[in-house]
Amino acid sequence: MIVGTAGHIDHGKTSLVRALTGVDTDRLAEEKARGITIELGFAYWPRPSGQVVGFVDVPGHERLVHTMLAGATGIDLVLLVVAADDGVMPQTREHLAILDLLGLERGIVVMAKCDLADEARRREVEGQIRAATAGTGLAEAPVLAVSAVTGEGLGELAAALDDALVASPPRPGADGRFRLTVDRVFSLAGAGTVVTGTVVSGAVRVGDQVMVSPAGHSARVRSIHAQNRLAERGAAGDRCAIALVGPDISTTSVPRGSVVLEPSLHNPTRRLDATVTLLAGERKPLGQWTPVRVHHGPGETLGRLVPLREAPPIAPGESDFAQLVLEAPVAVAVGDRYVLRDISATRTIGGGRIVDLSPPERRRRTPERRDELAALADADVLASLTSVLAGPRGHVDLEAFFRDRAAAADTPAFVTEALDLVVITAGPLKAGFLPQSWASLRTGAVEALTRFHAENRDAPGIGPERLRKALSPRLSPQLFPAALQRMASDGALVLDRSWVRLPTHSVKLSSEDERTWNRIAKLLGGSERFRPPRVRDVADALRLSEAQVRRLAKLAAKRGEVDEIAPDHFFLQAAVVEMADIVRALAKTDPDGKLTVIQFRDRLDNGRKVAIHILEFFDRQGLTMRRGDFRTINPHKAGLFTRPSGAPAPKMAPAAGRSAGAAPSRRGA
Ligand SMILES: Nc1nc2c(ncn2[C@@H]2O[C@H](COP(=O)(O)OP(=O)(O)OP(=O)(O)O)[C@@H](O)[C@H]2O)c(=O)[nH]1
Ligand SMILES: [Mg+2]
Repeated sequence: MIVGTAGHIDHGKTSLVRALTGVDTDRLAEEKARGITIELGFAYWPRPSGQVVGFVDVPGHERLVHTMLAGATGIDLVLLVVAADDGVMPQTREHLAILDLLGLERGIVVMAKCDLADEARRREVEGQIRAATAGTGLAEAPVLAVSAVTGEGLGELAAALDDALVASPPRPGADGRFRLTVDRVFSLAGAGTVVTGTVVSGAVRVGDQVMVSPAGHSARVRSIHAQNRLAERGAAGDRCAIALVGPDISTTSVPRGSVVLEPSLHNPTRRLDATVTLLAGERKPLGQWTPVRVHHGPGETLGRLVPLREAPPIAPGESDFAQLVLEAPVAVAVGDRYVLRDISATRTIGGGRIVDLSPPERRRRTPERRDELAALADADVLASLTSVLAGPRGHVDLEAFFRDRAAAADTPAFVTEALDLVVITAGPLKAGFLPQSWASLRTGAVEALTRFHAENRDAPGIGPERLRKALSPRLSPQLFPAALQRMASDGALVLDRSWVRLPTHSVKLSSEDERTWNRIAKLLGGSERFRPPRVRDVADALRLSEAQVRRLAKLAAKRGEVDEIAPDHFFLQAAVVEMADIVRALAKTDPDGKLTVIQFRDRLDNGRKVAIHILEFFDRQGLTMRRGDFRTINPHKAGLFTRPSGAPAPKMAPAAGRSAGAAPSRRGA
């Protein structure tokens, strides 16, 4: 358990820690000379139970609130110290507000220096305390009168702390991934660079590989002190001193506010969405692009605040969502608390809880996004995930979702099973869908295809990009192909060359079209197959309109029966395979694997112009590569336009399928 002090300057915080633990935490010469606390002080208090209570003593000076903030992060319980002579003072209130913004609810109010106050004064100050704490997390906290001088009340305070130690709830994040927020760095002979701070989640062991974030320095844990004792392991809720070794590790490379974490959690961000509360005592509302000082754990970063509501600003006393755009990247997690101070660091103005580490820059305040933010803000992680999944986005990147919450590494797998999620994997992305959301996406795809086929009987299928844009939710271009693959393997649809179609759909020509096409195909084949007539010549020969010939030829091209080698110039695919074989054979006979247009033209007995068109077609398809007057076969695409081995040479359409490297699938399926 870690206990922090809080309260106005000179109210007796350091004296109280010393009276309890015997440790004077004001170590600096300047602290001794001025009689005030300047840096965080640490003391450890071993209890008869064997447990150790850690104390973090903070300064009360109004200029040192940032240090108080650094110390208040990660404490389990606060001793709010109010001197009986002074009563409640400005930093009593400011620290109280900060504790409240940090979500701290366990605390004891110590009416210190009670030797200086009679009964009436004590009652008066207790009244002030009750008034000040009303409505905060400390509203129910006991008030104990204590004197560090006479010792009055110290026994009761110690007993209250021991009770609190027994009643300590398990630390949230105990089973998560390791994070330690750094509040101090120093170098120690024999140990090297040592960082201290609170383990906010997970655990660390000697020998572990860790990362200093946001800087991104790798390090190994050489040794650990947990709660001031040499240890093999430090766990959530412990104050630890960790000796780090790594090429980039030094006292200057790990500033206060850094986070030492399990490497998989390293994900610095400069933009985050959060809940925000503007303190009721503030005079000015939070408008668009308000400059703010953001305190996150022991760190602080300047930034701008964007209220995420239709009509800013956010008035004093109000809470809402806001986007924080920071000047430097930070290492934070969803659920972390933060505190806002004004830009010149004279006032605490508000704070809240981080909700999203990779929020959108645009359309960030739509009603849909606000609903999503409400879902993301749910502190119950499973409930949060379920409502985001049920929302308009329909899916969540599971690895990122749980990384951003520093959850245990096996959480995605566990949750996938518990919620029966459908997981679509696309590279590093693991998108989880609720079964019903996935089913409705698939139904949407089938309906879109059904509509498309009804309206486009001649088309073999819809282009994947067009289908992607027709579906809701609209999946990212990165995710969509994997989703299509899954639907195809489920049998909902077929990926046919570059088209998506229903399994039942095929381009059916009317019997009249079929007859006409057969007449056209006959003209394209035979001895003239290497120089077939162009669309206009076919139309003239068969007394058809050019448009009709073109339409049927394009349909045949989609079905894989012909290739359009040049505009309006269609070749049967069997002839294309033959020509590709000739190209390959020519290249083979040349010692350098080269062939020329002339050689190719002679073999086809074609005109030079047509020969060039054909070779340019092969260049475009990747079979050949042109270098000046020569061409060579692209070794990676040599398998284009080949007959499957053992297949008989096709007489007429349909042509043999293309093998490796060509269109992803053949007709049929
Ligand atoms: N009479 C009396 N004086 C006290 C008591 N506790 C502390 N003092 C005196 O009050 C002064 C301030 O005490 P500190 O403990 O340094 O106060 P602090 O809250 O730590 O001050 P900062 O850290 O600078 O905010 C010192 O001169 C103490 O001797 C007490 O119980 N009774
Ligand atoms: Mg002090």
